[in-house]
Amino acid sequence: SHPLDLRLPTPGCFADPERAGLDADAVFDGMTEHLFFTLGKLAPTASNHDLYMALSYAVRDRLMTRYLASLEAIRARPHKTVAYLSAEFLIGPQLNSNLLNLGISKEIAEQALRRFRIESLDQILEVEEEPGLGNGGLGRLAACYMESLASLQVPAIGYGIRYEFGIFNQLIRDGWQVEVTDKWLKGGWPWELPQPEEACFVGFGGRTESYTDGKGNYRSRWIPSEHAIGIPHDVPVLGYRVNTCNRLRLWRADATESFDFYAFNIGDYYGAVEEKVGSETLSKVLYPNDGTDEGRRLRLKQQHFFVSCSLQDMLRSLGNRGIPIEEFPNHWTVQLNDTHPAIAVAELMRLLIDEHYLDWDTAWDITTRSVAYTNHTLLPEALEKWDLTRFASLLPRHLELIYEINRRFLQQVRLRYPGNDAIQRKLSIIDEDGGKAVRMANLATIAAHHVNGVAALHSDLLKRQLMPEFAEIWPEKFTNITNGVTPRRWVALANPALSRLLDEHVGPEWITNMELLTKLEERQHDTAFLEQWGATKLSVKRKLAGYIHRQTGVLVDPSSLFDVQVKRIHEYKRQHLNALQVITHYLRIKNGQANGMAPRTVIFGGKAAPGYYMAKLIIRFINGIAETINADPDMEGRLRVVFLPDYNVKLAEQIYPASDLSEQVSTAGKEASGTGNMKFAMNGALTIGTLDGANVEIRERVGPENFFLFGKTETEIMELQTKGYRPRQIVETLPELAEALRLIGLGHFSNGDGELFRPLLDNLTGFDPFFVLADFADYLRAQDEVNQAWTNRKQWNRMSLLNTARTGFFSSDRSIQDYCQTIWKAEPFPVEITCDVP
Ligand code: OAK
Repeated sequence: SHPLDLRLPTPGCFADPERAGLDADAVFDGMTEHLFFTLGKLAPTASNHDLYMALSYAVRDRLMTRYLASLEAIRARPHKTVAYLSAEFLIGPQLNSNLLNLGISKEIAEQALRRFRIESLDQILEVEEEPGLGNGGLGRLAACYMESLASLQVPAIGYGIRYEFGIFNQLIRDGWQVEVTDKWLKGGWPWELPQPEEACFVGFGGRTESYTDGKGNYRSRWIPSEHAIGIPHDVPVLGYRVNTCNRLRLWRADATESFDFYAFNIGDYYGAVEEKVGSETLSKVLYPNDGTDEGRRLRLKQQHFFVSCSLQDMLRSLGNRGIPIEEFPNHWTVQLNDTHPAIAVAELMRLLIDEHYLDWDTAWDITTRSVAYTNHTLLPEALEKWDLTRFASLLPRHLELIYEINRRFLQQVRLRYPGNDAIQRKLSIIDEDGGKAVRMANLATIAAHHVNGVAALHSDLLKRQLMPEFAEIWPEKFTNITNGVTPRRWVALANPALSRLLDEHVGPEWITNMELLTKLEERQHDTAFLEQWGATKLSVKRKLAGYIHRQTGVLVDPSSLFDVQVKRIHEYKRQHLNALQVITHYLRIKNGQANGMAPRTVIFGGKAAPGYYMAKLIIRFINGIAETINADPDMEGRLRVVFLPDYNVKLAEQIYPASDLSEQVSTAGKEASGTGNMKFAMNGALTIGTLDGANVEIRERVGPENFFLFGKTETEIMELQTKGYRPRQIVETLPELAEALRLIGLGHFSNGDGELFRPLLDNLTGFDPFFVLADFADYLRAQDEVNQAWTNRKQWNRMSLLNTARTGFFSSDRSIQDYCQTIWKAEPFPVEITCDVP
């Protein structure tokens, strides 16, 4: 019905710099130009992917004025900039986010798309590949923070690695997870701007030597045996309806010489390519471990690679602007996202002392006034430790500097705790118990001006359990910044239906001021409004039901209770506790004891680290349960179980808005914060959860009557642990649990194979390291409460509304304001557009 428009493009310019070509004609013109000139395609034969690329380039063009104006503003008028160092940035799809933040509505985009015979924007968004440059919570947090920094107009740069292969794609085959490499770059990725002229050199290996400089000073220098080049690939990060467009600078490793010509000339062709291949593996692949430290040499190399490039980049920018190096802390505030970039402490010292010839005290003063450290886990297996020999062979000069930092620090400790060797051993950067190792958390803590945890409980445990001595030495260093998530992606983009409702009843300002959502409370007794609230949720659940059917073949009833657990698979997150609950539900239906149990759809999603056997078995377990239950005619209309493969940001955007119940069931004291819990609550899901991480604060804010609490507290867990925990005794007192375990052992969920889940059963009844059985009975009790509440739909909708109304605190805008005030001392810096560059 729409005539195909094949106009030959003319290079576009912004007719109206105020609107900067944001109308449908301009978007259409931009797309036409890019199809033709950039992609070499004609409109009639363009695929959806071609159109995605063309629209993305057209949108990217429209970011450029703001991007260049933001860079120019900071160049012309120095202002403190946040440097967020993170080995992971899980940024998700870019097109829709940039459309929203630019102010190009869906209607405008669709007007332009219709001229290419595309009816809906969703068809185009569907083909976008997301860069999976992170594992989970830590990487996604970094992405939310970059978006909020830009939206709050705070100058910031994210520094990380441009992995060629991000987190693997997950397939499910015969119920097992299968990993497939993620080729996010294969179709071309339109959001990055390579800047080869700003490349940096990084050294590795070799040795150090001492020498005497011209002034007779005794100095040390590093002679690396190997080098790599880091090439920045910049991704613009536009704030919501502001001119600030910051950047995410991701380093790609390149060989110093693309060929060793000498080796080539003597006929060693393979040898010549080897070094090139060696350097390029540096940014080849993301380590797929979430919260387990693998301690591999290449990983330390990756860390040093991106940290060194980033610090050189910061120093260079001061140099370019003629700012003295001593001013570093006034221009940069360097945030370490966990210890992955903690080598920055030694590298900054090395750059200042060895390359800029500063003395120790000046260098240490600059470093400690610039660097702050965020801790994201207390799990001992996640605390990074590098084998000393390996560290010495890769970074010999850094080790010397670390020894000196340690020597000076331990001297302080000796003065404070004379004769207390135990404290010295515990606080030393060098672990001397067993194989010698470098403790990155100690290095980061000693150098940082602030150390923060990511939720109130976590920050408290960090001080009291993980680092009590450090906290005693430097009480003012330790602080809490509760995590947050960006409402632009997690409400406005993910949940347009809810957003329209919020726009109508709160006003569109909620999107940058989530506290305004409390205005919804006025509606909590308005029956018509509550019905509309429920109907909105139902409409979103219908969409997810369609997706579930297409992906898994399972038909689910959108009016059933959507009970959802999506996150990395980990024993401490206890997906197996949830799975046991599902079996109990199944048995009650089977035994005719399910009167009053409302129909449920239990949805799981998440990846397991490829080497984490128990996590992979949990995935197999969930799929076994799903297969048995979904095939049983007695379960029809009452219970469905689905495991959605390949959980990622894009899928998450579909799931959170469609959820009724959020499963946050980690063992108390183990989940540092959680951020999925916040996304669920904002979108009106009720939480069933333990007193862990940010659940504690969510419950405080939404009110205990709007939260299904269960389980032992962190203190009770500790007591149980010291007292001696006997999970087998628990089984004896709980017949429903005993029956569930018996059936598993009989192979009821594994086609009669009684051995398949044996390791899981043995784990639970033997050690049960995460107290699954200890919390089981109370969990069932809370699930019954959920069922009761769901039965009174008006009451449920009211609770749901109050969850949305009262979770504004968990906006990452609030977290970023906290970081700016308490840690970074950074302020907004509005950008004026003075240039009318095309
Ligand atoms: C990953 C690797 C090493 C250390 C920590 C992590 C990690 O992802 N931690 C997670 O960080 C999130 C953001 O702060 C928290 O919400 C999660 O609770 C925590 O597990």
